[in-house]
Amino acid sequence: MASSTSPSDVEDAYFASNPPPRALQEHTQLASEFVSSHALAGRRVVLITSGGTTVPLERQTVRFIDNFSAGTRGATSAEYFLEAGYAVIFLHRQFSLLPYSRHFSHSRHCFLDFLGEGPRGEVGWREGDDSARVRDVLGRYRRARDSNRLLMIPFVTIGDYLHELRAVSRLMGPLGRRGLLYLAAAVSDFFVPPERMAEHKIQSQSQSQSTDADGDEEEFDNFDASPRAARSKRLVIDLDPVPKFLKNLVDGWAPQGMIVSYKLETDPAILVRKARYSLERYQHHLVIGNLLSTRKWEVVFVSPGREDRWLRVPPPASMGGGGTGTGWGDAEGRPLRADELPREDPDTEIERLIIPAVAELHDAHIAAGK
Ligand code: PAZ
Repeated sequence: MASSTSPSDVEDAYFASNPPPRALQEHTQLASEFVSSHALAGRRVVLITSGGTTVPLERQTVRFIDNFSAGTRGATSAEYFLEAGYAVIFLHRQFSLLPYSRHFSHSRHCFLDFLGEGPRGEVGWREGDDSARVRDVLGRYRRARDSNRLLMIPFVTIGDYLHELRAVSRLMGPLGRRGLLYLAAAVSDFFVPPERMAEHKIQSQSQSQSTDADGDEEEFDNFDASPRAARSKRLVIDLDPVPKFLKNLVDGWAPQGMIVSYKLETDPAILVRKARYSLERYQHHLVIGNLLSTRKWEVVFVSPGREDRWLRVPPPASMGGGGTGTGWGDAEGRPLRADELPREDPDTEIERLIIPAVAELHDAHIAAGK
């Protein structure tokens, strides 16, 4: 794409050539009703994006590229936004963590542990040490559900995500400045464009192997000077950059709402610089920087005209008091087993600090429009 191409040309070209998800219309309808009812009630609505996007390698997808995100940030943030009175549209990767049910995921607190058998073999709730905590989660879940303040919309691929994000953020208009976009998903930077995507499962052995003059399979190619395997046996994946749509979102899709993006890095030396660069490039309202290794206990708020602000909670003792470079791992960086995971403690969830701080900036954003 030539560098003189405008953001709206790039947008038109991308959305015309990458097909929408099948459920887009249904999701748009649900989101439209949700936004209208909360706009009428004068409530604030936050659109949260959560979890990772996949990059399919085939149209009939057997293989895809994925990333690490479990959706913890998004699901935890959703609960705190609901506590703060927001209505939440939770645009999340299918099967990633969800608000409330995240407390009972596959890796901790299996729901079967909360069930017991009565004298006549009937199955029911088993009172135990965790009862108070479970009741608390259940109560908060019911309050959100009964007040119709939580709408869940799933995506899988990068294409699904971008179509859904554009459609839902365009609906936030009636909220004016009371709309908030909180972009915590880990979005792929590279993808296979439709014109280069194989229809069927990519075969592990090429059907038309190249042969040299003697009819032997070639042992080298000009792509790599010292290949360990013949070119015909290798899979070389050629990816295009995913267009950056944050500027389109800021200027066109949701121009009145407050827009918060996350910036993930692994190198502490560049985190703040990259966050500030993103803010200047896209002209939105807040970038929250975090490092892969320490994201559960420290983040930095970078916003226009304000000092950088670090928010921190104590790291779990099982982390040896510091980051390991792999997320949840022991002090040597080995991943923890499920039964070694630190116990969940709401007092040490960093979202408990992040959401009130975002809501305060949102207050200022709303007040500035009056
Ligand atoms: O899903 P999770 O809790 O494991 O990770 C959260 C996160 C690191 C994906 C999020 O905080 C974030 O930084 N999102 C933006 C990623 C990016 O820069 O593309």
